[in-house]
Amino acid sequence: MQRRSRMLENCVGLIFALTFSAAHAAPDAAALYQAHCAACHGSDRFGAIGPALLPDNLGRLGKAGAQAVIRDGRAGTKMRAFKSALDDDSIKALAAYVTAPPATAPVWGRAQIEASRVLTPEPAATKPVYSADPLNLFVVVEGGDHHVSIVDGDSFAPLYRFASRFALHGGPKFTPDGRYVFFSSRDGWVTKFDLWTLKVTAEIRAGLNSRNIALSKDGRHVAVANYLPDTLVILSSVDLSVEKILDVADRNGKASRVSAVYQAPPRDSFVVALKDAPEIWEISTAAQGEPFTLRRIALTTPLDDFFFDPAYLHVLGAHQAGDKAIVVDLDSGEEVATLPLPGMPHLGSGISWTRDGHVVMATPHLKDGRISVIDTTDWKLIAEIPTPGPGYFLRSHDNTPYAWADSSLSPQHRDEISIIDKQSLTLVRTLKPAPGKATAHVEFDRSGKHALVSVMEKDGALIVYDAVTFQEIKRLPMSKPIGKYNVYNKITFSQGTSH
Ligand code: DHE
Repeated sequence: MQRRSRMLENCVGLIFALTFSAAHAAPDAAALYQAHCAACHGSDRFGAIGPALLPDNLGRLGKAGAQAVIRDGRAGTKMRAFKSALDDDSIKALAAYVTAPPATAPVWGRAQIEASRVLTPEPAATKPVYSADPLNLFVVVEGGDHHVSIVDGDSFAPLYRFASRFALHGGPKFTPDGRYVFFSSRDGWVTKFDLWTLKVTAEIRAGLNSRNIALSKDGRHVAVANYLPDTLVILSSVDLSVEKILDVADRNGKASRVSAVYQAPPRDSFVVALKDAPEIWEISTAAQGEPFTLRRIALTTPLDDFFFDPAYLHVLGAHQAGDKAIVVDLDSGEEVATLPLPGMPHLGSGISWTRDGHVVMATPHLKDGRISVIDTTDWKLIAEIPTPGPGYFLRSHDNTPYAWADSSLSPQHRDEISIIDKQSLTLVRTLKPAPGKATAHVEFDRSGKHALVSVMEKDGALIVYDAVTFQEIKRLPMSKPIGKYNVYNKITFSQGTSH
């Protein structure tokens, strides 16, 4: 009896000790990472839909910054707040984990890039395998189930659908003749697709965490901007073979991530935004002379998210504080104007048009419900058009008097599209294509007579509107259609669309 009660005492003691120590044990950061972060940031922390979570990649964020982002999320991105799911100790442990070097250092150099390349024999073709106008196709990125749809821009009938790499991001880029399109995914894959034969012809993983791609003026080179590693990779557009890898570092040798790369056709160059260095890079793509020569433009502060004036003489870049933009003369390399733009302007979505004989540009904001309109002759802010909430995109076409903007970052107004008169700078109409559902990203057909809008939900849709009467013409069910791109508008560099 005595022995049994002593055993019972020991047992209770053991359970108490285990419970007590479990309650006070340090959180297992690696396990927390796999449970909460790995799906978006990759189980190896090399990045996937979200950026790589590695000290080099996180740059100046630091442990305290990482804790704040895990706790409160990051405005304007997919990073949500974890404060209701994780206690303070777990958040601290996770922040320490992602800001410490991984057991194995990530390496993604020429050997790894080249080994990833997949080539598919290209079927011979002298014309498209369909009768639709190949220059009036829409390429639609469906993020819900990671597919791409090709839609006829006259009948609005879907022609073809194929599985893409995970989490495509940014605008696909087209060869000047409109035959081939290149996609990039957040985890570094570049895909070449033939719009005549409707076949993927080549793929390569050019980085572990990539931002976007750009095609050279002649369509012969594809540049890939990477966050991880700190490289700009230049590929041949023919077979995606590696032509050059530039290690990106400032003039003192300090490495920098690449925010984005842009094609600048009138300059026959790529223009590169550096995330961690006060420099803009211009890389020549001219067929003559030394290939890919680098010119550094020194800045007073790092700038990213660029808008170019139509002649590509100036670039407007967002200050990383999100409250102003700086205009740089690309020929002289001088900073020629500073504009107060509180609200985190999304300059990459900027568009331009002519008003009162001047070229104006307009940009939405990621944190404020307004469209800022700027005169590009003197870089003065000429109007602030209120919208129901912050949004990502703005679109127009040379043949329409209107620009269409979303408010998809506003919890209350995410389903609204604002239609703005480009001359009076007033709101003329609000559309609610799918009440309660996030709606954003508009693209016009080749003629400018129709506007296609995305209902960006898993059970979403691509909605075709008459761009004059604003009446709905057709609704195609799609899985979270994100961006859609009209071949003609892209290859002609229409002022109403992003480039
Ligand atoms: Fe994008 C373009 C950066 C979040 C959908 N986005 C771009 C470009 C850049 C950029 C630099 C221009 C590349 C190009 O087209 O060549 N995006 C960023 C960010 O820094 C940001 C705010 C945070 C991040 O997660 O990286 C961000 N973007 C998003 C989204 O959450 C969106 C809405 C959905 C998604 O799939 O990620 C999104 N971004 C897009 C789209 C474009 C884009 C659809 C192309 C617009 C176009 O019409 O050309």
